Amino acid sequence: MKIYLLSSGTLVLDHSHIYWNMGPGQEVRFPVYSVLIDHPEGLFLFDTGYDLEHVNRVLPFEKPEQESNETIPEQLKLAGYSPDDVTVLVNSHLHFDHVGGNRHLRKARVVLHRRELNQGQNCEPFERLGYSDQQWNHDAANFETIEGDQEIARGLQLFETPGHTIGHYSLLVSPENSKPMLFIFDAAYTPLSLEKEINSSFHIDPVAGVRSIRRVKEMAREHDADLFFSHDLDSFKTYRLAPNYYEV
Ligand code: 5PN
Ligand code: ZN
Ligand code: ZN
Repeated sequence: MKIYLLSSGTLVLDHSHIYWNMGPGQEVRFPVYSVLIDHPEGLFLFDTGYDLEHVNRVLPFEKPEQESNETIPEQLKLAGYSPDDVTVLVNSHLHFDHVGGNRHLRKARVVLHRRELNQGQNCEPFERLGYSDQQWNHDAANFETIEGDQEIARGLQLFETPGHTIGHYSLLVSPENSKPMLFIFDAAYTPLSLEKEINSSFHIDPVAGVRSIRRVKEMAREHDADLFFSHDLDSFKTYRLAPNYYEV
């Protein structure tokens, strides 16, 4: 298996959005990226970053910085693939910073939680900014909704971590001969979020969110897994980025 991290650039949020109800703070710049897994059963992409044009139009206050090679087609090319090579696209959830490149993947089955698809099409008023990029919802999209914890291919386990969104999934990769890797997406933005069990301000159910943070911690302990944070710049700087990859 080869695991590539595909960069989508960075965004800015106020500290008080990253750490809900912890008081005011400074602006924080954080990374956005996707995970590509070349697996014997197919080419799997988990999330697709943000669309620069969408963010500039709808959320310019997040100050997007994205290089021209930080789009999904360019990042796939960097890793040696084309968008049509992707057989399965999994969306951890449907926030704009996780679906921005979905429309490029015309051949892929799109796997996501049943409740997330429903919510993405009919969200609460307070979730509208999060679900503001609807480009994933095009006519050619071949959605395959799932529920519960699911092993979608050998060693690739999606497990439910709701709270941030109603149908949020995290990913445990269990290679045969190396340490498991745990991608928690937006269940906890940073190591501090995990340690102190702090949700981001963007959530549908903060109590479920705390339970999911505890679940992620327990999974990491149980499997002795390496944790990958979606939105933490310090952690991100230690990760291997495409065209480099983790061979597991
Ligand atoms: C990065 C970011 N900015 C705004 C929102 C939002 O309103 O819901 C989720 C989210 C984000 O991940
Ligand atoms: Zn999110
Ligand atoms: Zn996010």
